[in-house]
Amino acid sequence: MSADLELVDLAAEIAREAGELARRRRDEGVHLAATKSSLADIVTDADREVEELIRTRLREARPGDGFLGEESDADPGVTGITWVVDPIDGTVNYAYGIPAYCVSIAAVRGSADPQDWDALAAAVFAPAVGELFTASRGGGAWLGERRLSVTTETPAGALLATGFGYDPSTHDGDLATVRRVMTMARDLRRAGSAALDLSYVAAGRLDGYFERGLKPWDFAAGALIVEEAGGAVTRLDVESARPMIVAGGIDVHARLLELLEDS
Ligand code: LIP
Repeated sequence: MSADLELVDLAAEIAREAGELARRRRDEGVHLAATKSSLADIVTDADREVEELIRTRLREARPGDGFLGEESDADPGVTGITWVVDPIDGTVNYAYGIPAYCVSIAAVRGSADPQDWDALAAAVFAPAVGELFTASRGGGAWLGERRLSVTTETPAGALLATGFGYDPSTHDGDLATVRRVMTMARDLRRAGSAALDLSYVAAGRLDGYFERGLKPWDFAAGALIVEEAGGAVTRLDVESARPMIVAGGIDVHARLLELLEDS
């Protein structure tokens, strides 16, 4: 078995276990642990517990690998492989009981800098609906056993998704961006989880996705899943405080770039 397939199998196994823990904790009742960049930027006890489980399982299976997670300290590791983890992506949905949340786990070669890394394997597991999205470099993108492909035609306009940051002062600018891209859209979705939005682009459930201000762990896995489903993913304004991620089938991705560059 190739090394990348071993990585994706490990990511999938851990994502399932971690996702089931998150689902159990949601059913038991969610407790707010802290707020981060703003009152809206929350972390729950489950976020921290799930990330610790993932980190422990990875350490058991691959001691020496690096780790970058949303809720704990980064570790560069010594093997050249770094795991980029969002224990619960869609945290606000999770806290409100909206079943649109997932565990996102990616293995990258190189540092935990999206400009430098080479993504090798990805797993996004949505426990509330029992859907596991996976991809390995060169091995395609999958929903369970079904191979995924992005959409290629949007005769009625593109079904797009986006998201907004936790800082209210950024909302006006982000809404202006939405207004700009609606010229190519049939409609817009805002589901609240970047990893699921990207996985849905790969599955053809969305034609494209764009969002400013994501963290590496929000998109590390989903971006590889889109690319392995025949799509394209670009980060704009990478030196800014809020880089823009753009994803879609080749045509939608290109049209989004035309509208979003200099936005
Ligand atoms: C979330 C992203 C979402 C974005 C939210 C937040 P979290 O990640 O998945 O796309 O709009 O602002 O960043 O905080 O749930 O891990």
